[in-house]
This record gives sequence, C-alpha cells and structure tokens, in this order.
Amino acid sequence: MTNVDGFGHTRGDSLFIDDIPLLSGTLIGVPYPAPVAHAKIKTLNVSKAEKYPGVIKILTAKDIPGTNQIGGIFPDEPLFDNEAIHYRCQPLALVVAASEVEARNALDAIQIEYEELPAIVDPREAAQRNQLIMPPVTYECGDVHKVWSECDVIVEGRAETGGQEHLYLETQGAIAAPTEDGGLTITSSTQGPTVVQRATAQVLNLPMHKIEVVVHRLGGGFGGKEDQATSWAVMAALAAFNLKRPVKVVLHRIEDMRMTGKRHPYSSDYKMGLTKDGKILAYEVTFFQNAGAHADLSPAILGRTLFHANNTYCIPNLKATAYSCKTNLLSNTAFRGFGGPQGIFVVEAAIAHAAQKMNVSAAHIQKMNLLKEGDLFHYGQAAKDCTARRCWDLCESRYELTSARERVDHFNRSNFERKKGLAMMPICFGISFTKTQMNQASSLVHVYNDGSVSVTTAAIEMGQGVNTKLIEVVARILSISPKRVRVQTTSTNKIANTFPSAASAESDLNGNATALACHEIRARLLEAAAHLLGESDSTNLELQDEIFSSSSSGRRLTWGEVIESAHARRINLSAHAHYATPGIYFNLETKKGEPFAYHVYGAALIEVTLDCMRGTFKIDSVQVVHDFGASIDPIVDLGQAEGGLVQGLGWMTIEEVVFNDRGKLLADTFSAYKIPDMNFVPPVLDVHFLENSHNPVGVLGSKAVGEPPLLYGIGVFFALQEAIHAFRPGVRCMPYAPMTNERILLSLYGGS
Ligand code: LUZ
Ligand code: MOS
Repeated sequence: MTNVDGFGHTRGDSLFIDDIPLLSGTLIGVPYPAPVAHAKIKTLNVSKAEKYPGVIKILTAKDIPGTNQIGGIFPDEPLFDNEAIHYRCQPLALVVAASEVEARNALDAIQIEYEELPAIVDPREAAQRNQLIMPPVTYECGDVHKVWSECDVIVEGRAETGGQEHLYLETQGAIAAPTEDGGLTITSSTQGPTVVQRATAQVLNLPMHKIEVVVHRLGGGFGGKEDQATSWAVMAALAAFNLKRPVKVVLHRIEDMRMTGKRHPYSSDYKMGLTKDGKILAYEVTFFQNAGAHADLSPAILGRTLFHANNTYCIPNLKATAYSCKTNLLSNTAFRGFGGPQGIFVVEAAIAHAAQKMNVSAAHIQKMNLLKEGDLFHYGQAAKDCTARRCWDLCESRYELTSARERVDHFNRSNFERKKGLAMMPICFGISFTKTQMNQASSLVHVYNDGSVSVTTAAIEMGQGVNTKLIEVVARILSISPKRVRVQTTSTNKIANTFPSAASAESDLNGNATALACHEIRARLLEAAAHLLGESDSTNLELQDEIFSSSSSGRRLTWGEVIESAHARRINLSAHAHYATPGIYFNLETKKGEPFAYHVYGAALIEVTLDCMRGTFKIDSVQVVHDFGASIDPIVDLGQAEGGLVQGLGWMTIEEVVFNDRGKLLADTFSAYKIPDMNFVPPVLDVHFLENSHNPVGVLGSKAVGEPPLLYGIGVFFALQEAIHAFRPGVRCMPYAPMTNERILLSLYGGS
C-alpha cells in the first residue's frame, strides 16, 4: 500500500495550518519577543503600540481570565510572564491586528523597561549555583565503587553533545475561533491535542468540554510540537476569547527558531572500568542537561537519558546521575530520541576511549558486552526477545566487517592526506512512554451503511505514516480493501484524554485500540452473516477479502449485503475501544520496574572518508540491520529508518546550535544552521529488515520505528574520530559533538 498522504503532499492538496481558508474577520496575532535573556521587568507599556493602524488589541498577562500558566510537568511557565524575562525572545505579549503587516509594524512601539541580570547559559555553571529544575536523579545497579579496584583498565573523561533544531517544514501555529456558547475551536499544529485543550482551559478558566482541539496533520513534529505547540494555540485562543473573533498565530521561520526549544545539549562526565579482555565491569556517568529556562518536558527527558545510559550493553555495575540545569536559554524540549541519544553518546564515547587506550577496536568491546536474552537492565527489566546479537552478527556478516576493516586499514596505510574511519553502532531503545499512565489510547470505528469505514484515534499524522498504518490495521482485521477506509481528522470532541503522538508509540497504542474496535465489529458482522444464512451461530463463518462464506453450506455473502442486513436489523455498526499497554510499571522510589513494553534493537556499520587538509568529510556508507518486528508497512518503515538515521548523522556533524554568552541565538537562519540535504545523504544507505521477527506486544506483530533509527547516526562521530586518529596517531580527539569541520581541523592540527 502507498502512503495515503503521498498524492496530497506531492500535488500540494494537503492542508497545513497556513493553508486553511480563513473565516472572514479573522485577525492575526504576532508574539512580542523579549529583548534580552535575563531581566526583571519593571514596566511593559503597550498603549502607544495599540494606537498603531490596524491594531485591535495587545494582549498581556493582564488579559488572562484564568491561571497564567502553561507548564506541563511543573507549573513554572506563565503564558506571558509579567515579572521576569528568562530567555531571549520569550513571548511577553501578543499583538493582534487586522493584518500581519500591521501587527508586525506595531511590535517596535511596545515599550519595555527592565533591569538586566547576568545570563547563565552553561549547564555546569547553573548546577554550581544550584539552579536546578528539580533535585538530581540517580539510577544504579550493582556497586561501581566496589569494583574499580578489580578493573584492569579505567578511562575517565568528559563528553558533550550539542542541541538540535527540529526544523519541521511547517512552523508552529494555530487558529482559534469562538463558538456560540463562549467556547473555542482550535485548529493546531500539535502532537498533543489534549495538552493544548487542557492548557487553554486553565488559562481561560473554562471546562475542557468547551474547547475542541482539531488537528488535520502536521508538517513534521520530531518532538518539537509535543509540548511547544501549546503556547501559540493558547495565545490564539486567548485573543479569540477576548475579542470574539477568530485569531490566527503562525510563526515565521526565524521566530520559530528563536522562540522554540530544541534538543537538550548535555555535558557529561564518565568513568568506565574494564577487564583486560574488554568486559565492562563498571560505568559511572553524570549528566548535566541544559534544560533552558523552564521545565517543559526536561524531567521526563532526563529520565530517558538515565534509562538508556547503557545503550545495548549489559553492565553489571552502573551508576548514572543526572542534573537538569536551569539556564537562560529557550526551554529545550522533546526531540526524536527524547534524551536517549544524549545518554547513548556518552557510553559510546567511553567505549571508544577505552578502545584507544587498550589498542583494540571499539567493535571488539561493543560486541563482547552486547545484551543477551534475560540480561537485566539497570532499572530491573529483563531483556526479552532480545535481538541485539542477531542484529549485530547479521550486520557484521552481511556487510563484511572483517574485509571492510582490512580495506580501511589498507587505504589508511597508502594515503596520507585522506583517511578512512569505520564504526559499528548497535542500538537499543525502550518502547512506551516512561510515565506508565501515558500508555493508553482509544479508537472510534464506524462502518457506514454504504460499506465504507472511518477510524478516528488520538494519533497525529505528522509525516510518519501513522494514518497509513491505521488503515492497514482496519483493512486487515475487517478483511476489506484499504480503499474503503478513511482516517478522520483528530479531534478532542471525538477522542478524549489523548496522549501526544510521541515516544514512537502512536502506531502501537492507537493501532492496538483500533484493532480491538475492529474485532468487535467483525464479530458482530459474522453473527449478522450467520443470521442471514440461517445458521445458529458464526462458528462456521469466515470473512476473507470482503466475502463472508460458510464452510458448512458453502454459501457466500458480500460485505455490502451483510452491512445492509445488519443495519436493517438494528445492529450497532460502530465501536469505541480503549487500549492500555499491559504489564508495564515503574517505581519512582526504587527506580526499578518494567517501564517498557519491549525494546527495539539494531546495528549499523558506518564508513567515512576524511579530507585531512580541509577538515571535510564524506559519509561513504551506512549499512544497517534493524529489527522492525513484523513490519506493517515496509515502505513507511524504511522511510522512518532512513529519515531518522540521516537526522542523527546531521546532529552529530553539521548541525550546530550556537548561542553567544548573552543567550542570543546566532544560528537562527538556514544560512547559519546547516541541516542534511540530498548531497549529505550517504551514497550507500542500506537498511536490512531483520528476518523472522514478530513482536507479540506491538500492533500486528510490528515494532515501533519513529525514534530508534536516529541512534545509528551517533556512529558517524566515532568513525570520524577513528579517521582523525589514523592521521594523527596518539591524539586524543575529544568526544564533543557535533564534529564540525572546524572541530575536525582543531583535532587534526590543534594543541592536544
Ligand atoms: N514523550 C514523553 C516522549 O512524554 N515521554 C516519553 O517517554 C517519550 N519518549 C520518547 C519521546 N517522547
Ligand atoms: Mo517525541 S521526541 O516522540 O515527541
């Protein structure tokens, strides 16, 4: 089956927020950005700006009828702060005008007086001053301190990873329109309709039932719209509520880059102890997460960093501590991987360090320590149906690691100014929201009396293909053509109490709920067919390819005949089902439990060629064996795997979020912030689907796919590191990502 959005997207028929035809009288809102990164606000005066032509009103904290608060995990984020500025470009007011030009013209006329305070941008400095989002958290197993003395090799060091801009194609935005009874309908580009609904209800002091949040689709999310679509939607809603007119707020790209949070940069300290054979005995790591100004999702992201601190290795003694550090930067937020990649980078950096010191390949240490069936993660869950070794072994044999190694070594001996590097990158990612209660979803399936079917869930289509997968679920269980099935627009009126499309889990959760609803309808239709055929029950009936057939009488009925008859007999042709992932739990006190329904595994082999004169490089190949379970849709899954891994390659190399020391974002345009393009994509990009994998907990035996493949990108850093070492033996190339051309040159020629 082809992606249901394919035609619409390529023809330009798909509607995004900015394409939706406006009701007449719709006003435009533009947020007013704070001029500095940290200050006490003395006065904010909008009266002059409000007199500008076309301006209807400028909304500030004073216009909020309910609670001035949108914080998701902690209530630490006012919609419009009227006391302090915590980061540069923090929105302080919303200018509402008849046109966008008029709204923008008035921005400069807003007068603000403030007392500037020093800006803290470094997470370690914030931690030193005890500026923490919450107390530090430690996950551990075994006792690292007892075993250091037994280790033959110990490495210690610091590792850093930078931020990452989501660069979804569609910028943040929403349109809010008042309803006749004082409520609102909000069309939002959000991954979490209920998040928007709840925050709006709180800010406007309305019951949630008066607010409908509608989402057609997103032009990309990547986590950037899990929590951070909320403020724009609430601003539009606040204005529509005050002015009794529809209001649209859509950010320009530069505003989006300056005003919305990104992937969290981390600075980390590691210590790893191994036997002389390469067995990891102990690993101690401390993470300093740069949370930015507000909590946002940082505490949950910190949790996933701790869960994934071991990547795919069995480490008997592990101690991981994490600090969420409050700085005067944008509130960093969810980004594909959700803290997992940051944790995994550090353990890979420690292994690479140990390998250099022991003069063995990193692959030797990686392979020796891979998880196997039944091994315990440090949080107490056992590795089940663990395919880590199968993926590794197949990757090694299929892509001929041994001969690749020889070829690369030979290349490096016979070339001076160009060097190659090779890295294996095994991955492990836990599937389920780490907060157990979020792992639930529901689905509403209608069979119409013309035989067509509609399905509505909480799932948000954001390019990841969830709608295509939902159609496949319905079509397979009802045994009908996918052409009969339509996925309806997501709305909080139709499906309540939704959780965001996030954590790679939306196909599993909404797909499983849809499967339950379809099984109910299927059973009713089989009964109806039995009745029509004069059989006492449906035991001898089958439904296959839109035909009901009886194995006892051999008689057949079409899909249409049975629907018509069931409807005439007043049988319910709709079902609403709820699904909650079974068996998962996590004890927040002991930090033990089984938080994940299952894990996704895979392994990649990455080869690079470095130009040691220029500091430039080519990624020659990324070759992957990935466990997709029994893929529902291999084309959609392949797209997710390729997109994810290229996004990971970009994070590790060319994407650099740069702020100055006063908290000003310098990389706020496409010319200053480089993301992967077609030329960057490796010429050899092979993703092999692991054979004979069936995941009993996923939907129709599949495994979640959104986030895990991003982790393969981490391997490119260590492939480049190896190439640098080949040019300059003995140099210690610091594990500071991204490995930009400047950093490469400094490693090749700088003081060490
Ligand atoms: N969002 C969230 C996520 O709220 N909880 C999670 O565990 C998660 N994991 C990955 C991506 N988004
Ligand atoms: Mo996400 S990082 O799955 O919103």
